[in-house]
Amino acid sequence: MLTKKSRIKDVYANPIGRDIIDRVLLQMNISKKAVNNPIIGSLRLKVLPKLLKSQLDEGFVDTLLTLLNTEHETAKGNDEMILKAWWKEAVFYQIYTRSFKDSNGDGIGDLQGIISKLDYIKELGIDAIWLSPIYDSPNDDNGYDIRDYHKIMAEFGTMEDFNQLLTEVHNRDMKLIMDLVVNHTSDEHKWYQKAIQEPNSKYGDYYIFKDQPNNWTSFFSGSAWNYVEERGQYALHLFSKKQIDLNWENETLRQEIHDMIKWWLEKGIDGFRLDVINYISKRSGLPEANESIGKLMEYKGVEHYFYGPRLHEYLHDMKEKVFIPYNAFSVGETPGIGMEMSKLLTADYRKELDMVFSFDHLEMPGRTRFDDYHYDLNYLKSFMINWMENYGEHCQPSLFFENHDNPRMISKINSERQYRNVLGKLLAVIQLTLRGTPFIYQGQELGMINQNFQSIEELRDVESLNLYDELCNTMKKEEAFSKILAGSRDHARTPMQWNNQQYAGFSTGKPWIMMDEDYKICNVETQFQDENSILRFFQNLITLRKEHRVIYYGEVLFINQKEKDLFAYYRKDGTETLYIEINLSSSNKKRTKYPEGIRLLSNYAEDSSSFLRPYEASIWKYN
Ligand code: ISL
Ligand code: CA
Repeated sequence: MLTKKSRIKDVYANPIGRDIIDRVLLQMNISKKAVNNPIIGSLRLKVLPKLLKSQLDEGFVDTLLTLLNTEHETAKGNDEMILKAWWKEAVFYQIYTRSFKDSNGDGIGDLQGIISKLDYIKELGIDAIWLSPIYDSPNDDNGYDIRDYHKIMAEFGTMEDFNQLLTEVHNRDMKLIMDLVVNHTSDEHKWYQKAIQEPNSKYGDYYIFKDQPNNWTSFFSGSAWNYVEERGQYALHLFSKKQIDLNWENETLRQEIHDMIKWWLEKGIDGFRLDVINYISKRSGLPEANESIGKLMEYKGVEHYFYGPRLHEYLHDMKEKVFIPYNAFSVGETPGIGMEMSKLLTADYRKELDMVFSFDHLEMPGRTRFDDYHYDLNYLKSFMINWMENYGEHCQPSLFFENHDNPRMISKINSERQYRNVLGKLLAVIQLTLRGTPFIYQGQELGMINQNFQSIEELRDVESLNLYDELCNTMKKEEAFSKILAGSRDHARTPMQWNNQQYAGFSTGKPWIMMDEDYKICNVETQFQDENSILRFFQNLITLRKEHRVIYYGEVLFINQKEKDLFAYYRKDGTETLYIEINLSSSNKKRTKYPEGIRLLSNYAEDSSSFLRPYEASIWKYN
């Protein structure tokens, strides 16, 4: 058992301890080397607050100990063969239906729109589609607030449309996974309506109510509690006021969720992406949040639910009872979860989840999404090296740079237009040649970039709008708007750019969210005709991936790790060797040695001998 007298190095040797300390260091922008320093390592835990410049108080140490002492498992070693699975070989494509393709001119993407573009997705080389939520919803958070799990959102179509979509996806030999949002439902869900109107019915305990609120805050600004007049109590909502957290402690509720999942699996879908699934177990008694952690993490209360006491139990139970019998795939969205915790959530022999999305590579150390800064690819390199070398053969990494919750990656790194094409391709090389399952977000294959929003009226996302209101209390409107612009999720939610015609071929009517003029130069039609486009590069790279299975299960061997701006690695198995060589900077970089073999694919047409050009990324095959 670890106590306040334990030494920092012993805490760091504990997998959970390592994750938490790494997370804190990341947030504070302190190098991990600090912990490995023997003097610091031998200090006792109780001095940690002082060491961390008093940014964290004693409550942090208590929280850390609680988390450490409730997890008794560590992940097994790495000596075994990787088990094969379809989802370890697949390239996934995420569709945000509202912004993908509109079939009836109302300006809102829909299921028939997706159906009309399945050939495109197939041609790109995609094996599996992840659909963001398409269930009936009042759309406070674009479908992540579900009103009825068994109905399709009217704006998107009908259940017949869905059945047709599933058949057509399967006819093309692709798989379909849905989004499972079960941490919360809409306040318009009938369970919630019953819970507040008939508190003594079985529904009365389906959500988390408290007589007095605690100090937790919502991810979408303000308190995490709504006053519910009907019950004279407060209801917990970690997200918007209309997204109420379900009470997973209630067994009947868990059963109800299992039944709902089975109902979808019976239809023949291939699995689920599980929304904020690591938040489902909250520490009992819902203790007050530690203020210093709240300040550091920007949200209060996270320490009590991001890795809750019954998380493993709930996931294991769901896997055994629901996912395994249907042979269904699962990828959990797990914000705040580090590599060691991810291992415990996904190791194949533990039977909890197949994979997770971890997010620590999307922002630089010391930065958060709403900071305006330039992302340094050297950080991505160090992150990837750590995961590739230490995640182990029992776990499968997910590889992604974009989704519907984040600005476009190219814009974060370098928004100079001259680099857009090479940079989009560079990211593709990293994503498609490391070991792991790539998830491409719609538009990423075109190199879509952040939109040129002009005013707050053009934004739609509840997170952006709430944050704007909050910021306006303390700063000027223009300042608040520019802060929102840096991190708004709406950058990724503007319509997919199909051609250079009006509304980019997305719709014949005015889209639900604005789009700037970028579609005139960046769109599917134009890029298909251009051999040098990012789209064609993605297509070629996906083909290459399928031809070189070493990418699926082969070893990853990094070389010259310490050399800044160079990211170089081999992929090796008994039959072949690939060499990947990337210049992470916008300057020319001298080569230490010229690669052997033949160049299979590159973001520059001709090879240059003595140096790598800006963001040059190439794949070589050795003999
Ligand atoms: O606020 C965050 C923590 O800093 C986010 O990372 C948050 O945890 C994440 O955005 C969760 O995302 C998912 O659940 C939300 C929904 O709005 C997102 O679109 C979805 O991807 C609530 O369902
Ligand atoms: Ca429509």
